[in-house]
Amino acid sequence: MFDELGKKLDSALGKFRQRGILTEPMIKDGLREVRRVLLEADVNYKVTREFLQHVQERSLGEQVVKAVSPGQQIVKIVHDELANLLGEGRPTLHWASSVPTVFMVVGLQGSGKTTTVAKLAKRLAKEGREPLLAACDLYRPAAVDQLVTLGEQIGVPVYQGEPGSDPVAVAKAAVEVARRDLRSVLIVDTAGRLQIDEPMMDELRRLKGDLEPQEILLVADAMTGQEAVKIAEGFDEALGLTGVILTKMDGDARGGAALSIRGVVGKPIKFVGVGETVDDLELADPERLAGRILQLGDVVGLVERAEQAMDTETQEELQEQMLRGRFTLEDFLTAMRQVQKMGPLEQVLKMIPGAAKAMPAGGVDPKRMKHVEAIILSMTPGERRRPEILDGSRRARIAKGSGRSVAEVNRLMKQFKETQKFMKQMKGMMPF
Ligand SMILES: Nc1nc2c(ncn2[C@@H]2O[C@H](COP(=O)(O)OP(=O)(O)OP(=O)(O)O)[C@@H](O)[C@H]2O)c(=O)[nH]1
Ligand SMILES: [Mg+2]
Repeated sequence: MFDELGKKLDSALGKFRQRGILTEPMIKDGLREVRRVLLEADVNYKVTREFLQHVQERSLGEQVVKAVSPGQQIVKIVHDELANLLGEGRPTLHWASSVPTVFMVVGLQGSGKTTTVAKLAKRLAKEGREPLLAACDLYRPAAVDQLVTLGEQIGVPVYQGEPGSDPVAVAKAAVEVARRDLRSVLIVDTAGRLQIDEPMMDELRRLKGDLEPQEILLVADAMTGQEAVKIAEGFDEALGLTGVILTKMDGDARGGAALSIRGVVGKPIKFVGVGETVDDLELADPERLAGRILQLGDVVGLVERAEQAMDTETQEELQEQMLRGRFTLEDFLTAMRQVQKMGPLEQVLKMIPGAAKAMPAGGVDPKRMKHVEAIILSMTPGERRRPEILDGSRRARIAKGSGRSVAEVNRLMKQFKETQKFMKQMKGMMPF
C-alpha cells in the first residue's frame, strides 16, 4: 500500500532531513518536489494545491523547536497534513437505535462490493455483532451464489431472494428476517454496472428510500485513481454517501484516489481493502495511513539509529535471524531492550509500523516496557520461539504469571506479529 508514493515522498523530503537550517527558498524548493510527487501519484490537483498551501504556511510559520531539526519538523507537518487530508480521527460506523442497523453497499461492477460485504461482516462478527447479509444483486445468477459461498466461509447467514425478483422486495424481506432472528446488522449487497447510469441509480434510490440505511458505503477500486474520485462524486450526488471503502489498495494503486476522495467529495474513507481474502479489510485510520505513507522511508533512518545504538554482537545476531526469516519473541524482547538504548524512544517507535499504534498516545510509558518484558518472560522458551502455539489457555496462564491482563497479552502478540511482518519486508531492503 502506498509503496511508490512513500518512496518518492521520502526522497523528496530527504532534502529537508539533512538540513540544519531551512530558508524560505529551500522550503519552497522542497515543496515543489513534493508537489510533483503528489501529482504523479494522481492526487487531484486542487487537493494538492491546498495541501501544499497548508504545509507551506505551517512550515514558514512554525518557530524552531530546539529538540528537532527544522527538516524533521517539516516531515512532521507533511505527516499531519496527510492525515488531515485522509480524514478526521478514526472513522466510525453509524448504528440504529433499534435492530437491525442497515448498511447498503454500492459501487460499480467488479469494484469489490460482494467481497467487501463479506469482509465487513466478518469484522463486525468478530466485534460481537450478529450480521445478516442480503443478496440484492439479482441480475447475475452467480452473484447470489458468490455471496452465499462467502457467507458459509465466514459463518454468517445470507438472505437470498428468487432470481428475477425485485431487489427492494428482497431487501424488505431481509429486514424482517433480521428482526425476527435478532440479527443486529443487515448488510445489503447490490448490483453494479459498468458505469453510472440512471436505471442503477433509480434502483439504489428505491432501496435507500425503503431501507433508510444508517450507512451507504461506496466500494471503489483504488487502482482506477482519479476515476474512483469521479465515481464517488456521482454516487454521492445521487444517493448521499456516508463513506467510502477503497479496495485493491494492495495492488499498485498510486494513492491518488485515497488522498483525493475526502478533499473532493467530502466523504470519509472508512475502510481499505488490502487483499482478496475475507480478512483483508483495514480500518482507514488517517494517522496510521499517513504514517504508512511516510514511514517506509524511515526504515533507513531506523536502521542507522539502530546501528549506532546496538552493540555489534546483538546486531549481528538479529540480522542473522532476519536473514533466515525467523524473528521470534526472544528477538523481539532483545530488540525492545536495544530500542530503549536508542534515545528519544518515541521518535524511534514512530518509525516502526505498528509499534507507534500499540503505544499509548502522548508518549511512551517506561512502565509499559516493563509489562512487555514481564509478559515475554512469563512464556516458556518454546513459546517464545514459536509464538504460533500460544492458544487461549496458554495466554491465560501467561497473563496470570506476568500479572497482566489477557487483553494485554493479546495486544502484545498483535504488535509482535506486525513487527514480524515488518521484519520480513525489511529483509528485502537491508544492505546486508
Ligand atoms: N487484490 C484485491 N482484490 C480484491 C479486493 N477486493 C476485491 N477484490 C477482487 O476483485 C474482484 C471483484 O470482486 P467482487 O467482490 O466480486 O466485486 P463486485 O463489486 O461485487 O462485482 P459485481 O458483483 O460483478 O459488480 C474479485 O476477484 C475480488 O477477489 C482487494 O481489496 N484487493
Ligand atoms: Mg458482486
